[in-house]
Amino acid sequence: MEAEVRTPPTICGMGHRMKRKEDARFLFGKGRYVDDIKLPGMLYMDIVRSPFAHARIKSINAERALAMDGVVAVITGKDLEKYNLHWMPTLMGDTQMVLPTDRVMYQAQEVAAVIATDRYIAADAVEAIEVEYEPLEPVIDPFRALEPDAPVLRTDKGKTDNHIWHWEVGDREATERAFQEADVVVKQQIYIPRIHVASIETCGCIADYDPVEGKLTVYMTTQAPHVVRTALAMVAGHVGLSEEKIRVISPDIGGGFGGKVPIYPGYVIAIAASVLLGKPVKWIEDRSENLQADSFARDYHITAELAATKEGKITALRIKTLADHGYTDAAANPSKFPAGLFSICTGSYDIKHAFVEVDAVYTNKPPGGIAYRCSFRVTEAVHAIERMVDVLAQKLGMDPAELRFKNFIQPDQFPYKSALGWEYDSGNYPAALRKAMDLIGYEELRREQAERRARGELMGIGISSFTEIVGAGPSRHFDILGIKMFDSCELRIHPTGKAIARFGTKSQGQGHETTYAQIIAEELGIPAEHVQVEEGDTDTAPYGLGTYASRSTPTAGAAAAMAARKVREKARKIAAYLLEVSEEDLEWEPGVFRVKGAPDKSVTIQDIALAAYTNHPPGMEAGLEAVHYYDPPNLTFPFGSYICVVDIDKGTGQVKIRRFVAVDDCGHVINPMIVEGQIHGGLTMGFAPAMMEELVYDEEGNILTGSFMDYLLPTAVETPRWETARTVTPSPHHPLGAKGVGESATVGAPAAIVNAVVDALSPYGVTHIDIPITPYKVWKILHEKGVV
Ligand code: MCN
Ligand code: CUN
Repeated sequence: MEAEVRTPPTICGMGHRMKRKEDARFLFGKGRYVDDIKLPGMLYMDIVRSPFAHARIKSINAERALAMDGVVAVITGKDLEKYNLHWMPTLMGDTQMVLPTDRVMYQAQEVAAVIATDRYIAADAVEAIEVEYEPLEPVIDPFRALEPDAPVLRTDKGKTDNHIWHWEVGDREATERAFQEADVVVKQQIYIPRIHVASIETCGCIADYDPVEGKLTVYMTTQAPHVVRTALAMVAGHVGLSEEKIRVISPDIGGGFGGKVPIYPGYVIAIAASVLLGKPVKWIEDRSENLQADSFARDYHITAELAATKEGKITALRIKTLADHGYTDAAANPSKFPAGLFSICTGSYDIKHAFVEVDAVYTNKPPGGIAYRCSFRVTEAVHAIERMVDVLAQKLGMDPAELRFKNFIQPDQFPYKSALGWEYDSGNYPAALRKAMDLIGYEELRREQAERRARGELMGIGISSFTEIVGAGPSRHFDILGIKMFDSCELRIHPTGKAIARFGTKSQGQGHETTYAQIIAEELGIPAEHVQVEEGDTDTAPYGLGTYASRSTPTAGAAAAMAARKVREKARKIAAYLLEVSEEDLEWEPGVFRVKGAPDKSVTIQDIALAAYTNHPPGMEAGLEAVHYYDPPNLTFPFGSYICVVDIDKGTGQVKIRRFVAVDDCGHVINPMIVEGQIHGGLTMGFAPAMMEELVYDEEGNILTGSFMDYLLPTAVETPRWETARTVTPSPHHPLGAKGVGESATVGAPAAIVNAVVDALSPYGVTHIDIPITPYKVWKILHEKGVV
């Protein structure tokens, strides 16, 4: 059978086809995950976890476990304390226990680890370990955490209360004045619940310490392998693990979504165990451990206010937020931004005055503050502003689309400096909303809604016109643990004209293997299938900060283009030598240099590659390769307009999403199929927290949603059909005009859904509903408001 040949990819990617099964490699990597790796002599680790949210550990008795056949070791906090490895820093510079020596701070926290020759023996041994606890009063409610008589959780840090930090931005006085002078003011409490990314693949690693070479290799599920290597060297340098002796390999990853950015205790314990035992040690979380103990997203208690004129011109925004971070601030934000990029909350609107403050507190919950497919608190920000615009529209009796058009930043205002300090690179918000309205038939739907309302039926239309902020980032503002947030590409052309490109980012399913190859192919005119893309091995890849915050295209994607352009410049010199003309006499068309005016005199990039190793100009270095570390001049600001139509069943409170139109703009698109996939996945992950997902704790700190029986994920059955479209407004500063897109849909979707549901219920005086919008919640409202 003849293999389908892919047509030469173009930068817009229309040439990309995937017909052969082997081509799946380009999209999904090599199909090798941490759990597929088996090393000779490998030991298995399992973890004892605390049943209490707050307790003192009185004793740990491992005698029975150690007597079991196949049990090699039991590791406790006291063991790690001997090496000063019982605490580790979080990415936000807080501290987190690897294993406790004194107190446990949340239910399901690691208490001890068992190492055994077999996974099942390790699990049995966990059951055989006896831990005696003295329960302490837990602090679960973040508002309670701030009361003067609340137990102080982080006495280890010398703290006398549970307040972690206060962060504010904007002009408090000017905003206050604008509120005083406003015709209309609206105010709303909005809770954005704690949720969990729940990737299909849980976290895990194999730590493999080679005592002969003194080298540690860790295969692990991380979105940021280089950062992990540096952090490990910082934490464990004193026990001989210096950075050149550490190799972190991130194989294929079954979903990251932000949850695989932090360094979890399990990784560190497995590493310590391997170093102590001189054998590979494997640890894979099970589903409940993943759901109950990994870092969480969101948990923001927001109070938002908008001030406006009676004609509907928004004059000011004020937001006050309480952030529940659990027992340690383990967010993965750039260090200058403790509340992430929450200050994008002025959104797509030209708002003159704004003031935002966030206070973070400790509670007896797992570490919180990481992202859920959201570039650092942007979903929280978008939810707040997009909800508030609808609250204002309702108050003014105005159509929410009309209110948005009235307040949008206009296309000629870009680059636009927001009241909270961002410089938006480019955008065309009215065009995106107009397109979404045309696609869904907005005016017709409003007419239908009026008719249905007259019949007492519940139909709602909701809009979200969001602005994202991705691509961290310009290194003058963005760093993690002090490391600047550039990213990298190392590109090498082999003598036969094939290429290998390595990156500091790490795909978890985003298809970098395809899109990076396309970028290089487009810049150099070599077929994309001749470009091998590699990421995730710190011994071979150039240093980079990893993949999260939709930063790969804005940073490493740009680095790919820049490295390829450097190669092309050298290729031009070689071409001039081969053709015996000057460089200025050459014309480039993808893959070929031609002599101007003599188009039959030409050399291909493949000829040039061979010459670079066999016949290069005298005085020039041999080889054809380049490295580029790209430090973006600004972030990119993708955006979109989503419209959702819902029908609500009065009897059950069930909300049915009838239609959902998503118009996205991520600037220049490298591969439309991948972008489409990203948006579909992203929309589903916006739908999920809007309708289903929430981590719930009781007053004792017991997690009530610790399995998929009660933490509800949408499957294909629940997920609506997505209708997508796009506008293209290139980024003026990115070498390809591209903006990130991986998270846009997750960030923008929830507000459209809530706005639709509230719209349906607005005739009955409903102005807001917190997510998730479960049938029970709606049913209760229907009864309270006397709708049924
Ligand atoms: N792309 C493109 N044209 C653009 C922008 C992007 O063709 N203008 C392509 C890129 O080349 C890349 C993909 O779309 O192949 C996503 O690119 P980008 O928006 O730069 O995002 P990242 O690659 O940095 O991916 C991170 C982003 C984040 S932060 C989360 S969370 C998320 C997401 O991607 N996690 C995912 N999408 C995911 N998709 C999968 N399958 N699995 C995850 O864990
Ligand atoms: Cu924002 S979750 Mo993604 O950054 O890995």
